[in-house]
Amino acid sequence: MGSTGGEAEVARADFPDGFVFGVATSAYQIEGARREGGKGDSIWDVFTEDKERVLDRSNGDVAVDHYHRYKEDIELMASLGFAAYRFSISWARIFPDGLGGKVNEQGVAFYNNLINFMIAKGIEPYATLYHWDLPNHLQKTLGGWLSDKIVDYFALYAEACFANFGDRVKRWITINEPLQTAFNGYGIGVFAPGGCEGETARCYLAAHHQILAHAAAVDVYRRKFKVAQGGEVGLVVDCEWAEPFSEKVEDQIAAQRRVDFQLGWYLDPIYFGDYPESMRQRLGSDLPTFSEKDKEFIRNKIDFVGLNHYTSRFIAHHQNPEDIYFYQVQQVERIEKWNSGEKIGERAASEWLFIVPWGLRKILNYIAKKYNNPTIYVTENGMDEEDDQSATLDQVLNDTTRVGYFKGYLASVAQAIKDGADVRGYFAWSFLDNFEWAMGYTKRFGIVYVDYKNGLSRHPKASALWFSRFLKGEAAENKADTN
Ligand code: GBH
Repeated sequence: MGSTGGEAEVARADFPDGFVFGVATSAYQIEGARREGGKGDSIWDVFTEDKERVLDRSNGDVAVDHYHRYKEDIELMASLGFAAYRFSISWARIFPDGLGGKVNEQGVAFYNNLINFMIAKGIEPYATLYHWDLPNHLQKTLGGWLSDKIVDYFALYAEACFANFGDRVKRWITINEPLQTAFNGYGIGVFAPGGCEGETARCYLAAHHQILAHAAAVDVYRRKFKVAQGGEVGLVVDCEWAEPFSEKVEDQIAAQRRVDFQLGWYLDPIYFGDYPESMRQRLGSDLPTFSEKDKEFIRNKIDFVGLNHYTSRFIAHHQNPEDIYFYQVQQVERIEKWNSGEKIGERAASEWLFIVPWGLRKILNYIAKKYNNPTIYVTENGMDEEDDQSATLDQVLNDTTRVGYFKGYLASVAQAIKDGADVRGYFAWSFLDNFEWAMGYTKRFGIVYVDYKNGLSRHPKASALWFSRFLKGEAAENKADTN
């Protein structure tokens, strides 16, 4: 179980027929065209106007200009052999002020073009409705996710997307990582809308409304579109695997609690009707309550679980850890090393990201067991390298560590399927190097390199070429390692 990736052998044939391989991105991170096509500002447009918010003082005004280069991008994706593309729709392109009055036809046209082009190239669209770019007007006037009114506005927006794109989009994701919006956005504030000192109950309220909004969108789909369109709607949650640091019962329970505070926070209400008991015990009245009507409404409003997974940690019980309030209240200590002192896995560029392939198998099996074997898609998985302006193009394209990461994590997915988890697809994060939120352009998650200094030109990295050979079923395990 201590494998660090890179050694694992994995082949397309290890996955069932019909298993979908794709790549993922999100609107704010790649589109640019901030003021084009009638788009309104999102909270990320406004948040990044404060230069201190982003490490390299950058923003997504232009990003990697996917808005204008989508054809080139989809063509490259298709030529590499990917069968699916998970992208996100910018709410403020559809409803510039978020209020759901009149749709912005130019925004609809952009996504129609994108979707049509994808389908023409044999790529299946997986559309995310919300990947953190709330129309700023809703933040300014309502307080965004802190207001219960957001639930109705989200449902209106979802309905407009189903109505306009649902004849072609059959896999929908309501919200990407509600945990991050709650925790980093409304809690500690390193993400938009930010601006909050310390964490408070706001974080739990923002999460509560996201759960209700997710359910409202699924409800609209089931009532008005399901019969005619025949698609499915899921939620994407993110979770680091929590490996108990020791055999001690308190560490075992602490690790379980850590997963409750990531996954259970969102999936327990949807599958079981309420928040995990471990959260209620520790948060008391900071954690909102669902009325009986809410419980009835949200239960089983999900067709599949999307899992974003990057990394794992050891978890130990700690009465009062030296950490931010969020972890103090959980009474968990997050540990990056084995007992021997050796790291849990090699570190990527991001300081939170350790390469721990076995964690993915464990979390997939955990979801299968806990939630009665739901359909799962791995909707994001990947790693980053540091932007290195002094390296040559050949050097930056030779991302052998990422090739090892994918081999290890894909082997882990194949294992989980053999264990019995119902995993139907896998999406690499990310197709392109892009705007990595508070880290700006300093971190590169792409399998395709974007040359920020030379007209944003695209160059497939070794990992993209490895993937391509893997998808074609070629026995190519070592080729990428030798160049
Ligand atoms: C995903 O979040 C996102 O869905 C995607 O948009 C993103 O590009 C990708 O991960 C890579 O990060 O160091 O203070 O900036 C995964 C969960 C949330 C983990 C933010 C890292 C770091 C916050 N991530 N967190 S900070």
